[in-house]
Amino acid sequence: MVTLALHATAAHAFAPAMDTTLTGNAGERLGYNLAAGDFDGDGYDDLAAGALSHVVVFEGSPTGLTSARAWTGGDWGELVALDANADGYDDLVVPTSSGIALYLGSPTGLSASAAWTYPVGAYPLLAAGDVNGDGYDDLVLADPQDMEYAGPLNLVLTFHGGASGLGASPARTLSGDWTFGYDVGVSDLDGDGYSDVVVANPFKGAGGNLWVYRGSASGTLAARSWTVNGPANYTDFGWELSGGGDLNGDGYEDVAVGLSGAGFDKHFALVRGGAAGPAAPSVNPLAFGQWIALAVIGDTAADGRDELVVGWQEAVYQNRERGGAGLFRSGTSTPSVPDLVVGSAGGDKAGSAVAGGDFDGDGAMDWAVGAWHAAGGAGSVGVNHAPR
Ligand SMILES: [Ca+2]
Ligand SMILES: [Ca+2]
Ligand SMILES: [Ca+2]
Ligand SMILES: [Ca+2]
Repeated sequence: MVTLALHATAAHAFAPAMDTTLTGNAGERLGYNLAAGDFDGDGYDDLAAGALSHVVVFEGSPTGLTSARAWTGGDWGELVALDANADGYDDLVVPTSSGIALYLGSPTGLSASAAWTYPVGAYPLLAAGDVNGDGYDDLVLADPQDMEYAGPLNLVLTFHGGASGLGASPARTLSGDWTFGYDVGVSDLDGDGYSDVVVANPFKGAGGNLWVYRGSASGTLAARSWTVNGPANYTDFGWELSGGGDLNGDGYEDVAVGLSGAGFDKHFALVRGGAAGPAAPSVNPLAFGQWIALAVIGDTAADGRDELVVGWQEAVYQNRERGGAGLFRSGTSTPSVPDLVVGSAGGDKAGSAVAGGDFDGDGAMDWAVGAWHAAGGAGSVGVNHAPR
């Protein structure tokens, strides 16, 4: 076990202990957002951890993430890793004070200056995949222009990747009312090789819904391909989204969706892909409190199925201390309970963000859990090298 602490006086620990714990500096709020990618292409995934006013990258190694700060930049908000220029080095999209920026990976890690920027409103939601099947990862973002009832349209933009990074202007602009694009996900739900864009509208209709726009050789289609309705009235279906993985190993990617149940406690549902597109949601009965974070991650168990990590920073679950996260290893049906659970001390907000990466390069996915309020607001990130 490797235990790393940048803040030695921190009275904080994950339970059970993580293989790696990275603790932030005083007041930093490390772990509010997470994204993993191999930014220096050395075969060890690296982790971008968002804090209150910036993003920090920690590098992978044979023993997992190391505590040295390899890169610092950006601002507070969602992160996504992708290989926009398909050079084998993952790139990182981060929020900035005036929009978003792309930093390119290289043998020495992320570039010091942005290769691309785009102005968007506060707190854009980000996802990545290959919507036009050309081998360059594409960026999809929801730009919440105004979340007020009478405000202007919300936008969901697709930027195509290419040899020099992301296109200067969006290849597709989708727009809707204030309920449109509360989150976005990208999954190839119909298995045709083009990633499909999933737009969450948790406050639309009776119970919220997902609008899915298929990918194609020319990119995201302008017309909606499928609608996936929430399972019941007032479920806020689409409150959170994560896609990009195949949870049941049938060759069609799936989407994990956050929604509200009784008392507005959050649950997750799985929307499975198939030849005819997405199926109706399958709702997991477990309640996770007032907040849920979801990440579909790669295979931890070498069984050909991707996995789901769920974070519950506001919940009491299985008598763990307040906040935590769980790894749901996928089966052929909806995983019912987590295979592994970690918690943290009261008020640490463990489970604020979750992500997966192969940080020790052993071929199996590891999972990372943010706890932005650990150590009195320094924040921390714990990594579990999930055993096979
Ligand atoms: Ca690396
Ligand atoms: Ca790249
Ligand atoms: Ca592409
Ligand atoms: Ca598709």
